[in-house]
Amino acid sequence: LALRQDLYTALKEQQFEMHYQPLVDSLSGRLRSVEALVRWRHPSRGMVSPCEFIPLAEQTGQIIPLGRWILQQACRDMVDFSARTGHDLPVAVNISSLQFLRDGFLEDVKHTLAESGLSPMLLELEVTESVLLDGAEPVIELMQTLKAKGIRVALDDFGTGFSSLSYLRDLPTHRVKLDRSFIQAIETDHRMAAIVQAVITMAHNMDMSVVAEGIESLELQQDLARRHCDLLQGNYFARPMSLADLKVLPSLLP
Ligand code: G
Ligand code: G
Ligand code: NA
Ligand code: MN
Repeated sequence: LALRQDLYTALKEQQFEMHYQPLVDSLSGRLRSVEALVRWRHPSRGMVSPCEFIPLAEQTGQIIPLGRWILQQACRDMVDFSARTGHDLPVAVNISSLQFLRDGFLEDVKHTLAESGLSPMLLELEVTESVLLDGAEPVIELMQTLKAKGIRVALDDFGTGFSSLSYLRDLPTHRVKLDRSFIQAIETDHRMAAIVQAVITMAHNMDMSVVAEGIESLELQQDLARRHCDLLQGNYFARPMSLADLKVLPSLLP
């Protein structure tokens, strides 16, 4: 496949860029953090979706250098954001399971923080349940080490995988992100709404916060605010945007 071939040169030729999507407080709508999302500006195909190239990069092993670049860029960008705006903004970086479980990941994170000067408190890692496929023990241990350094881990796409409630009990995560397929269904599916409500309540009882993804309307914002969901993310508030655009987002700034 041509795309697979192109991936090898893409990093070297600086074809990737990072975009940032706001996460806002469910009640006030104020900016609280951002999720870093990678984009590939392909020289002939235009923008290629990460849905296409992240799985490819995982197959070829390119996800390791790419993931390292993503982490570096996100940390540097947030240091830049703080310097320009005077606001410290936490950033959540998606980490592929392959990257998270690979020897040397912790060293990469420590090195990147030191090199960028970003406070560990401003970095959050988003992992999906697939990190648990080969067993929970090493995952729990790594999450505890990260937590001790002030780096938090969120469980992403919660509800889409082989979700088991026991993961919530065992993993030292500080936040769960409810997948947009769950969130967007609650308006028409009362069983889905019951699940979402139960996850929110349970997460709070375990001292975790909850993010609802895929908010596309005021009605959905109000519904989730009523359900005490902490943070909201979605096109209703803001789409993923360049760092330059993020820096001039006066309406959402704290
Ligand atoms: O941004 P978008 O909705 O197109 O992302 C599609 C998919 O690609 C999502 O599942 C998202 O988690 C994943 N993705 C986006 N950015 C990154 C990234 O920087 N690293 C990893 N590992 N996955 C990403
Ligand atoms: O898998 P993950 O949760 O990391 O995917 C995040 C992706 O979801 C982002 O790439 C972003 O483009 C997409 N996204 C964010 N908000 C919305 C939304 O309100 N509606 C839809 N359809 N997609 C969204
Ligand atoms: Na994510
Ligand atoms: Mn997600």
